[in-house]
Amino acid sequence: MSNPQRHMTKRFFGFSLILLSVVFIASAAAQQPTARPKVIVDQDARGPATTDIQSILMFAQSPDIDLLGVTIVTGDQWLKEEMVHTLRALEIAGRSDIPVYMGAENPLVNSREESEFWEAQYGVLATKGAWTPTRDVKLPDGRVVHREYHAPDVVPDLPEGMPTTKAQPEHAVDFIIRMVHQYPGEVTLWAGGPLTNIALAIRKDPEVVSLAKQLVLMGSGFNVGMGGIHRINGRREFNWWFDPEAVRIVMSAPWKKITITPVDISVKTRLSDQINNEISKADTPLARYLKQYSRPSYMWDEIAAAAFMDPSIITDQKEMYVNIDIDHGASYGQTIFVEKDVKVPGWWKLATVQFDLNVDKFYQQYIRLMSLPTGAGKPKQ
Ligand SMILES: [Ca+2]
Repeated sequence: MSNPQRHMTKRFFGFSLILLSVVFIASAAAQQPTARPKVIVDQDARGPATTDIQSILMFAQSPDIDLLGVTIVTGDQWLKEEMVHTLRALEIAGRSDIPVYMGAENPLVNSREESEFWEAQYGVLATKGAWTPTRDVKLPDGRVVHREYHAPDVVPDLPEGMPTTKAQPEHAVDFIIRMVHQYPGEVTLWAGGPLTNIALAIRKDPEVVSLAKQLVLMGSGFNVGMGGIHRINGRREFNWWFDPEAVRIVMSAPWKKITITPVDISVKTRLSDQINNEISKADTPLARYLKQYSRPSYMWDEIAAAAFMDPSIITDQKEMYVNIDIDHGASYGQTIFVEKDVKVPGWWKLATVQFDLNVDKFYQQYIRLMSLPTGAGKPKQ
């Protein structure tokens, strides 16, 4: 073999070796189990089987999510009652391994008394969550249900049975701070209720914002006439209205990314009896629980959970500057927003707001997750 030929052969083998190595490394990487996204679910968990609990269960059921814990905040019900509903639902789903943490019992500034003063001047709100006085409440879907008010410390007997497990001793805010430090850049804070816990976490440790991967939330309302808690105004959405000052703190912080599921998209969905009948074919304790307690409703928080797991269900979304009115007058707690090209003060932050979805794909995803065998979401040993 002549020298040039030998040289060429050597180069050929050298090149082949590099190519082989690249192929080997690429295939090894493909075989690595992809890391499951780490999520903290912060929720006002009214039970049994409401949008609040159902969204928690979607995360608990998914084998593709690393649910670090559930942090509870007062909203749709008082904190202590929500906590036992959450523990019981996780027990039924075979996921008592997921730790539950108690957070804030009251909003930062807003209060039941102030809401009564507001209503006396501007009109009665459709629902006030934990603060709703004893009365018959007309739900957005037209049904009328009787609600009994009780104090924060009262935990009525649960129709679905009391849990045998307990909440963790650590406070929700400290858990959030500890997790974002333990897994910098990896933790998604998913908020399905008032933002009190997240605001307190930011105020206790501002690094929460830079250490979290992103903020995903259900809240706010834009151009919608229904779905809000005031008969004429969808911009007064429950989660944001309940603790407006917390929203101001959270929405003014420099998160890497904020994704919002507003009322506008919730009202395009409906959890029908047909969906629960479909799930009940699974014949698991969870399917039976949903069949017994889940009621037709807009799927507020379930969309925020589903879109996080599979963004392709969203067919229309838009970047906008979004915040909240904290003037303690008629407009207290209303969503405020402007288009992306409008010049705004520095504390306004851009958020991606979801406006439309593929409802069939969304319903299928919900049915699939809720029909999985008990404990399907548990980490593999
Ligand atoms: Ca909620």
